[in-house]
Amino acid sequence: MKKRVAIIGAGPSGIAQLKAFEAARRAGAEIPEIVCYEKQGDYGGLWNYTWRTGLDEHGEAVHSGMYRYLWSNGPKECLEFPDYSFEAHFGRPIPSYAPRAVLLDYLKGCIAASGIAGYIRLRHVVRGVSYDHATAKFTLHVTHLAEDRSEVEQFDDVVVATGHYSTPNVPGFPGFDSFPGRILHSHDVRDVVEFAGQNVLLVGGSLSAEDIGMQCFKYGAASVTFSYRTRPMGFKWPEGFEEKPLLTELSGRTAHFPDGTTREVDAVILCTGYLHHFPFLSDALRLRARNRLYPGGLYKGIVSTSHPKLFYLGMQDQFYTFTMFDAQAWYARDIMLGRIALPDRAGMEADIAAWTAREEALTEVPDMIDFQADYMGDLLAATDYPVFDLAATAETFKVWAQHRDADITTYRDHAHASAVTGTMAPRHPLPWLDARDDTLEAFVAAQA
Ligand code: FAD
Ligand code: NA7
Repeated sequence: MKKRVAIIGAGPSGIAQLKAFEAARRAGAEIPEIVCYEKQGDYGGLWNYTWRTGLDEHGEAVHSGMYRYLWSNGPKECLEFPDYSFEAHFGRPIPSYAPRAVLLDYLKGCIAASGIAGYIRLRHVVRGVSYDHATAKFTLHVTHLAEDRSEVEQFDDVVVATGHYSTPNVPGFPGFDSFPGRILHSHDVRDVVEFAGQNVLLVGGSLSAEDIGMQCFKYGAASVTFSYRTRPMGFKWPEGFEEKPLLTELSGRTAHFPDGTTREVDAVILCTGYLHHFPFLSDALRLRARNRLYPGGLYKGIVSTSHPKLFYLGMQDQFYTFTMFDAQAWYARDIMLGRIALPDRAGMEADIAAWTAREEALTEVPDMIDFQADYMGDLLAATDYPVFDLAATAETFKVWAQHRDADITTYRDHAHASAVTGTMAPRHPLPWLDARDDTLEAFVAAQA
């Protein structure tokens, strides 16, 4: 019987896995039977905006925490597919930073060009995955949400591509119970317009805190106080912004900090990150990880060392996104096709140990960028993924980091050159701070 592969999730990572197999099929290879299960009603993962929070219309956890007016926080040149350029998709060069809807449109264009939609079963949630050593098969329990019907299917290999920025990490603080304002996690932010004129406390010191802080600035919050656990972000913030060490308690509307200072706040947004959460995996199969550049337990950041027929994509902290998922997917595909041989478990562990030792020594952002580029280069060298100038994208990321350090309110106004086409991006006619319409139509019209 033909080998069967299940892919769980049709976000950028699941799409990457489908593209990898389809590229091999088009090149004449015999590929396994593939089924991709996606619980949402559309492809694109987090890039699908929803107004919903909490549970969706089927009672499933809402996956996406992207909000209205979100623009990409990295240059599009650093996630551009080498065989599907932005210029080809839009018919002309577009600016380096774009609203969410533009990125989703690009992703969907790539799906259409790759001819992979037929593999995807939308509104199918995977509820359980177990492995039987006797048969060497995985059993998947799946619910077809639209038809309210369950299915049980068996597979030889499983690819987990469910992302890890969907299940919020929600700490509590003394005084939350009696705080008279709104308390929410960044996953439930849908826009920050409701906070106009308010004093907002953002707990957390990473990308969500920074971007939601910038949204607050753009959409008229009176002040933003960031509260960090380990270290301040240290950007040159606009007037009315400040960073404080970790909140000790709230008494009424008064936030108390370890340095003895207090601030009156109207709302609290917990930008405290996410949990790697796989409720559908049995204990023996489940990855235990946190948000880091090289999670343990995965050979090449992909293959479960305890179950080498189980693959995880996109489980890393991410500078690179779309192209990193592609690199992982091509590598995973080639293992599944028998083109790449796995070392024994000790060999896998030794490889992981070497990468994690290097990761643990990293302190500066440019070195972290190089680390992730090297990781991708290691994967790409082993496959037939279309060649592109990876080093050029790493340099673009470093310039991006410099722009952010220079002025966090204007870094999106810069333009970068495509490593795929060589074209320098045009600048958006409006500075990001003044560009308030985040629709695809408005973005495209602004370039005319
Ligand atoms: P996801 O996009 O999370 O997709 C996973 C898919 O799996 C989803 O479609 C989900 O419905 C499905 N799924 C989950 N569980 C099941 C199940 N049990 N059964 C079936 N299907 C399931 N990256 C950038 O490059 N630029 C940005 O500007 C950027 N901004 C971001 C902003 C926010 C607020 C967040 C949270 C992330 C952002 N990212 C950004 C990073 C983002 O992680 C990646 O761009 C990308 O979406 C990750 O792709 P993925 O496929 O691994 O995961
Ligand atoms: P990250 O990058 O994982 O960062 C989470 C932040 O939350 C980080 O600063 C943590 O501090 C902080 N954190 C976590 N737990 C706590 C507690 N208990 N108290 C205080 N602070 C805490 O997640 P983000 O949401 O910022 O970014 C994830 C993605 O979403 C990314 O792709 C963005 O583009 C959007 P630490 O440094 O660990 O002390």
